[in-house]
Amino acid sequence: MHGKIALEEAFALPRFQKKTQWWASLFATDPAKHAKEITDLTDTRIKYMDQHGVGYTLLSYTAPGVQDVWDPKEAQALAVEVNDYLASSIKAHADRFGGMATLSMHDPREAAAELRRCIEQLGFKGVLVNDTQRTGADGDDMIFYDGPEWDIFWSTVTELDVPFYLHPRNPTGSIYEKLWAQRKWLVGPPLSFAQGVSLHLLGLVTNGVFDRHPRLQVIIGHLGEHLPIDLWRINHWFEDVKKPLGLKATCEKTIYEYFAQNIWITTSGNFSTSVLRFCLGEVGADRILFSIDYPFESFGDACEWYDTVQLNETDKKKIGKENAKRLFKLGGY
Ligand code: GRE
Repeated sequence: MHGKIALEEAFALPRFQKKTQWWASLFATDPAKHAKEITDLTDTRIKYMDQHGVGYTLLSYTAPGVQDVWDPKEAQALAVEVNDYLASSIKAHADRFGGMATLSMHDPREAAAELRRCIEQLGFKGVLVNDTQRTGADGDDMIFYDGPEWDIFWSTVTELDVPFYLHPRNPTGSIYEKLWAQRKWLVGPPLSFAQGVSLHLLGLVTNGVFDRHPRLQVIIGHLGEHLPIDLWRINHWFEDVKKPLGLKATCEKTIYEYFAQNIWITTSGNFSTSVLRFCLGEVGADRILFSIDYPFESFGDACEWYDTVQLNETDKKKIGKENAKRLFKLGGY
């Protein structure tokens, strides 16, 4: 399929080459190749895109990124540097690339202001945040964005009318020590990423963020971070037990309604035909978006799978490109 749009696609700053290699050595079988690919924003990518029928890519800063920086000033400076670097790197290729804003999530007002700058001045199409923001004197604490103090931020996201991508990051500090240190092979895609994002997303749902901001659009990757398989059970417990106990005060609609009105899932890093089919039934073709997760996954694996997966033509176009065009308002593309 030609003209596919991909939107969970990572880059890193060249000045972090060493850090990038170290990070890649944790999971990439060829860390040097990975580090090279992730620091190349356009040239290698365009070759892969042309080879595999990807017309347009939305680029975002790699995990854990700014969410790993617990000093608020340092985090804000890095976010601004990343956004300016991304804008200047893709400027000459506006027909092939769009930007997702990177934000320091220490302060809701500061995050909202940088998002506004990215959308209104740099022309970015959305925002991607890597789960919770590390905070505290030694970075061992974390900030969730589901409390009322974040309403100012979510109001800005909906006013600017851009989607918010909730991407995973690795567990750190005492959480890492308690849960994952003795189970280190489960960190990342096998388990910890999905646990982190599904907790945070259901926090947004149950703490009333979507009730207070009904137009908010949040995207999660990897075919829904394990949530679609559990929707029936979540719904059953919310509606039959938790709401009578008080959940109704902050969560008026059903989990199915939030998935139909506020939540999107992408195929990033999850190229399973049976899971996609399951998600078509549970989430629906109007809320699924093609993505790769490059360079953590390959163009070949993602695109050869998607190009040959048996779907009706309407759904294939929706998921491959039409939904993303609509959501990100890529009219001219
Ligand atoms: C990511 O998307 O950020 C990621 C990692 C590490 C492994 C896989 C992956 O940071 O998708």
